[in-house]
Amino acid sequence: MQDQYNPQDIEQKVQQHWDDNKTFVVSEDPNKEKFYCLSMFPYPSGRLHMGHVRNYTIGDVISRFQRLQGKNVMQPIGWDAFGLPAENAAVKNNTAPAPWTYENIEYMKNQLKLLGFGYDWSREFATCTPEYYRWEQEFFTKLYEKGLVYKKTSSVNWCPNDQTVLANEQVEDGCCWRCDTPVEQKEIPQWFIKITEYAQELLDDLDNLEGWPEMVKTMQRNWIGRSEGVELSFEVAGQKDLEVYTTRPDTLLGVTYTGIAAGHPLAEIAAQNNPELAAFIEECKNTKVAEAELATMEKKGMDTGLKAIHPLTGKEVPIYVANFVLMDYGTGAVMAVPAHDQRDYEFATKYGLEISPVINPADGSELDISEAAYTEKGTLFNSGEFDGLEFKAAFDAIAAKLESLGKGKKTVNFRLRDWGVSRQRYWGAPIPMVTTEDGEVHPVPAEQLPVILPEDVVMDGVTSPIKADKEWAQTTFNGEPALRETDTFDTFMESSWYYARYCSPQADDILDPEKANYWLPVDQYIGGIEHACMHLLYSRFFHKLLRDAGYVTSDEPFKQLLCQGMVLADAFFHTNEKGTKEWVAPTDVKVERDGKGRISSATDNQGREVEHSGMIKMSKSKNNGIDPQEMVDKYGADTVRLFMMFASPADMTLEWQESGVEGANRFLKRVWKLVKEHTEKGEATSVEVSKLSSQQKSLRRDVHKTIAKVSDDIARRQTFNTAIAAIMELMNKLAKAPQEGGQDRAILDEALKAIVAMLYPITPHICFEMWNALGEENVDSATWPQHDESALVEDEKLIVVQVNGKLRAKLTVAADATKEQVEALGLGDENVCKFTEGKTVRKVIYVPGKLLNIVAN
Ligand code: ANZ
Repeated sequence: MQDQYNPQDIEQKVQQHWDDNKTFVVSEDPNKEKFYCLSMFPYPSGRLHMGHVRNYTIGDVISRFQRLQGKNVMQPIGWDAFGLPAENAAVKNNTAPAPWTYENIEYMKNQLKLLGFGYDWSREFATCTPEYYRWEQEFFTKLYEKGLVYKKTSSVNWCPNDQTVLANEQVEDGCCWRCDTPVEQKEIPQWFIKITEYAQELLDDLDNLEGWPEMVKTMQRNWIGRSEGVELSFEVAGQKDLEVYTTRPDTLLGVTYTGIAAGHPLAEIAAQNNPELAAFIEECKNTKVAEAELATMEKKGMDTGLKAIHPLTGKEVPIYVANFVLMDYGTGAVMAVPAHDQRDYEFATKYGLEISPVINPADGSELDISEAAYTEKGTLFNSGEFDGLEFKAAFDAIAAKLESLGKGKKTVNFRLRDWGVSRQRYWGAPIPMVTTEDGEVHPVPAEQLPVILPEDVVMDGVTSPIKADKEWAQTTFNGEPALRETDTFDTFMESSWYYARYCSPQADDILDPEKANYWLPVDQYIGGIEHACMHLLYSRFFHKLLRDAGYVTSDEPFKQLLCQGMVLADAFFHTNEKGTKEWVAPTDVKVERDGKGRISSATDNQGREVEHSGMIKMSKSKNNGIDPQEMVDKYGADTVRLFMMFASPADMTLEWQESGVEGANRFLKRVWKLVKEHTEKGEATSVEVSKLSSQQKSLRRDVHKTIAKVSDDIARRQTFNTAIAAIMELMNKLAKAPQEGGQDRAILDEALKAIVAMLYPITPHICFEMWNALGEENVDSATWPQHDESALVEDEKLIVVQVNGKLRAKLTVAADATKEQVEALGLGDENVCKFTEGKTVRKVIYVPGKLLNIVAN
């Protein structure tokens, strides 16, 4: 063991050992309990950022901990390698997306290795390789054959100047990011997967996910958005009935008009000889509305001139085209109840439409709709035979009435839409479909898969190379000429099933069911909260699809989910002459702090005063990212890992403080020093409990208490920071304890071995070295220390003695001392006597094992 702790030497050596010995390469072992630990795989952007490091450190700590629990642990990694950034970078750097991506992968892979993550590299893959996406293509064709895939025209962002489709992130303030032309909506045919067929199951199964954060489940429930309502029809003279969907049938008698989406068939009919209406419809179609904006956007509409007949009263109400009615929700039409729906209220107020209240507040207070709609549930009035009914009863009665008239029925609606998987980009997996000359669409037969994406391309920055190259699309189907689909898959497709592919990455099929069923479900998944909806919902959906295709037997892919918090750092800015903020990297800033440690002034390396805008999320735009690589070079991977796990609970934000990193480094040096001093004195004997003094017993009790606490903190509570704090506390006690006597050394030896094993998941390199120094075999296959229950038993207790509420003495008594014995000791104590002298003891209260309170006057 070297005198000084020198992370650079140790880390490289240990990493080489892991590589050479394939320590983390695993296979199915039916005799061992398996543990599949997965961190969300990275997009190969070029360099690891601190968010990655935090995510992957947590995953590695859990994996190594489970290893020491004796489990067969699989921890794979790979690359989420398709996506738009590669196209942009390729254009900028005059290269193609493929070489850019593969280079980044090589670089980042090396960075991951330098951090010492124990991955099974034999399972690594990049999703942009045909070996991977081939199976995705095949699965898609299987879904098509099952009727779970269909083609439908749907709108995309279209730049009329560049003549190209734009991804949502390429639309800035409604304009093209490249040429600033206002973006239009264009209808084009696209592929969809029927996730809505699984909506109910995706919702119900959330209840079984006990290991998921409540927040994520809530977000998914809202995203799926199940609502119960009634679908009912209004007759329209000379036209098909107008179907509407409502969740408030209790308000039916308050309907004063109906609203239809701009894309509704009735709108088109009405616009045929009404150019003004036609123009309005065009305008609506060109503004894309996110559902979240519906409530706040300016309500606009136009009368179609058509009338709808109220299904119960027979009264005529106008039909308006309204911009807040969505075409693809419910039926694309609403019955408007301005008295009880805020959007309808604003619309009616604007266009002078009738507002007719039908719901009174349930608490008997007076209805007030002078300023806004009354949207709560309540008691019906102005509703004929339904007057006096409450919401639920009214819902059922009105639904039953409509049903008996053949004019409506109860239905369930989901906010969740089918998943549109077509992207008009190049850098994605080609959608394996072809169209023959008769216009028929066919899936590419399995034996002709993969449909390979050419990698050697020139990017012009506008059109996808496989769309620009007319020859690429030409193919045959059953000997007949056919054209390939030139759209590619949404990259969420690849990340929806990678976790399953890791179980058998070389399988000559989508999955090897035997292997998949050994490893799945993932026992612990770790990743950012930003994936709470889309990625996690799509993966859950894919898992059910895989199950229904016979590949897996489980219902859900991820048993436990941990969402790590963001990494924050100080951010500083300088305001330039134009008044805009220039963000200065924290590494280029010198700060002065006040007595409380707060930043009082800051100057950058040009001597300019800069302002501190607090601790905010590390990001390029705020120039406050700390490069993990630099930190590893400076302090070593173990220090960075320790700081990350210690600075805050895994699911909370983490504030990057270099002083904290230094502290973590000092702690490791202290452990190193103690181990070194201890081992240099030669071998220690083993603990003999009968020979221990009470002080030694007490120290040993602390050792075993710490083992019990750390085990519980890591395994059950997943509070790694408190586990580390407990180890640090124990270290302090050990450093102060006598280290010369035989049993002193025996206890220290026991303690250090426990500490090294418990720190191993967090700081594996230094522990690897110290474990050997302590005369042990190989820490990678060590067993997690077990606490000795008998060591926890206290044979003595510390009792605090108070006289009239003030602390006067501390007594050490036998743990089984009786009340009488403690009282006698307390009253006889020299210092206590000083305060009771000349007084009468009125009362003695004993809190067993803790406190003796004497009242005397
Ligand atoms: C009448 C009514 C009266 C409504 C009232 C609400 C309150 P959720 O709960 O999200 O399912 N709606 C229906 N289809 C729509 C569409 N295509 N675009 C915009 N809005 C639509 O929402 C269902 C409610 O949203 C429905 O209930 C309907 O308005 C509206 F006091 O009908 B309601």
